[in-house]
Amino acid sequence: MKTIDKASEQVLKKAEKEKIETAWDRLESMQPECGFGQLGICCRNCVMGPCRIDPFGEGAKTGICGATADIIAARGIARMIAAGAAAHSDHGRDVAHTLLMTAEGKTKGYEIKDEQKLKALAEELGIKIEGKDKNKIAAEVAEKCFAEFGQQHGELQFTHRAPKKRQEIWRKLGIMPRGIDREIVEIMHRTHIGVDNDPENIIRQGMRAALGDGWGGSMIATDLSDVLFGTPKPLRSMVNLGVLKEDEVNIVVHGHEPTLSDVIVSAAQDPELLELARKNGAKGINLAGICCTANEILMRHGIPIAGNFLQQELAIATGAVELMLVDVQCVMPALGSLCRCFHTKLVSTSPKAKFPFAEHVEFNEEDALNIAKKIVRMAVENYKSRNKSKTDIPKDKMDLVAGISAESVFNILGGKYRATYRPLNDAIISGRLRGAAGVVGCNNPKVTHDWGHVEMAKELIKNDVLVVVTGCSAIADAKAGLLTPESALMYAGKGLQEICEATGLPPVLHMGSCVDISRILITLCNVLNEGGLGEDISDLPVAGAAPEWMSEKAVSIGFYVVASGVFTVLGEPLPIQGAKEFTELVCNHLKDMVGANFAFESDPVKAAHLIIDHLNKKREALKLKVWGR
Ligand code: SF4
Ligand code: MSK
Repeated sequence: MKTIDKASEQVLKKAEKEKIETAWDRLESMQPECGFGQLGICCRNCVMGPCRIDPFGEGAKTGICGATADIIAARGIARMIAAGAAAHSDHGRDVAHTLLMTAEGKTKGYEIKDEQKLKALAEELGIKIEGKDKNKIAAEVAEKCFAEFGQQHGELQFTHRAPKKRQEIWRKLGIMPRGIDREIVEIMHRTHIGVDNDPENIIRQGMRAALGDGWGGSMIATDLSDVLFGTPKPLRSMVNLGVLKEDEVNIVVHGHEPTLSDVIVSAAQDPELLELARKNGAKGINLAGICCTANEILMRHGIPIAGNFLQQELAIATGAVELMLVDVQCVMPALGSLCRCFHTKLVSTSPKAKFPFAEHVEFNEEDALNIAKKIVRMAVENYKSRNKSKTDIPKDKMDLVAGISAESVFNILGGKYRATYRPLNDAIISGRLRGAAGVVGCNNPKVTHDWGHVEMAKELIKNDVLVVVTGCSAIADAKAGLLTPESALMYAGKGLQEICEATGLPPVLHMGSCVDISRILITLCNVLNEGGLGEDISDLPVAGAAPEWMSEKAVSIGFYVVASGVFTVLGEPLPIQGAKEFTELVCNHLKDMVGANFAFESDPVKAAHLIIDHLNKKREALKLKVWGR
């Protein structure tokens, strides 16, 4: 089965009938995939190779330079972390750039929306705010954040948000990140032929760079996005391909950075463009999102989501999309040729990311609103080219609640006048909640689409585990109805049900895009600060999971989550299993180093039970009630 999502299934049938190729078809024609690659034991870090290790037979046991399977796998994973951390962090850097330009009055279409958060951030960063207006403060905050990328010595500022005990662990292991870019560069140096050939030492640097992502680049992306675009507050919206409209101009935004998508929201409401849409026979302009940029505009503006990663091709295959605009990350290069089968225009906008057959309309902050209007106009003018006989929009769409942040959710838990985590801590201590799990990450056609996310979330909430979600996982659960308060009655255990009833919250909480996993880290710190659940993140009854992950960003996330002390289960194993000692290090020995480790389990229900067992063990250590004992 390709997907559990009815809307996707319907479009996949259409695609098959019309001989339109999708990622699932390409996966099939890729079979058998390279076993050496899957096991992580091939290397092309120099041209004496490429080399590959024979994991079973009498073939080569080292590369030409003498690198063993463990060295090759460790280097490979470290390079994946470097790429993932670079992607998240560059996103953070771009938001800092937009904030600075806005503060200097050089942008059109942006303003500082959360002044309170800006001031709190400034104080945290040691910036004096008295007598300064918000633009002056914002400029200094942006510069200070920029400095975190290039810093050569010391410690990243936001690592000091972590519990003291955790900071000590990082210092003792020598994995406290110094500068965001510096740690990424050092991975690339160390994994060059003939440098670091100790798998444990390599992965320490991997964790250091990953921590620079989670507690650095991603955290900067989240915090500065909140300052600039507003800190999300709970809101309702809709999700799935059914949000596309028969009689309106459909524009789909896809990618990651909120800088462009946020201003597209304004452009799509422009009276002149709306009038033009009507002249062209459309009833309006309908904006919808795919992947994380969708999450960004959903949680701040309530813009509906058309789908997650594996639905990017399906949205186009409905035949109803006038224009898909993309920025960076998770955008398939296949989209351009697919768009040629329909009237859909593919518009790339980032100088960093160009695509075959895409029209490039370069985005810049100085002229953001005009560029956004130009793109919306292209979509409106393209409406007349839609071929109704080639259009088939599934009816399926689902309600959801999104916009949960470390700040907003706990105002709800504490009541309107008392922002506190106490009720959450009390719920865990009393046993109404067993604990919490962050289920995040992508889709991967190797896993039945959405199945991993949805089955895992259902099993967890059934067992009174509060689930927090981001990225494509959030979209999968939303489509299954798990992001509605009503779903608690259908799927949640009794304790979790009571909490949802009292607060009006869903049992699965949407905390944003992939960079917003930093919100989950902050939430964990706040829970610890509230007291009664230990002194370090590794004491908490919490876990992480990525049942359908595929990207290098997910590898970086996995390592910063584990290095922060959170046990993490991956649906697809890391490509390291041909390296026995390194696999043992990652799945076991890391626990002795950072208090958490990885597990690989492809069955989402079994994976949920690995998490539940882990939460029970943590509860036992905290001397809290453990079920069935
Ligand atoms: Fe082969 Fe070593 Fe070169 Fe890698 S670095 S390609 S293992 S010789
Ligand atoms: S978009 S990184 S497919 S979650 Fe953040 Fe989705 Fe994974 Fe991209």
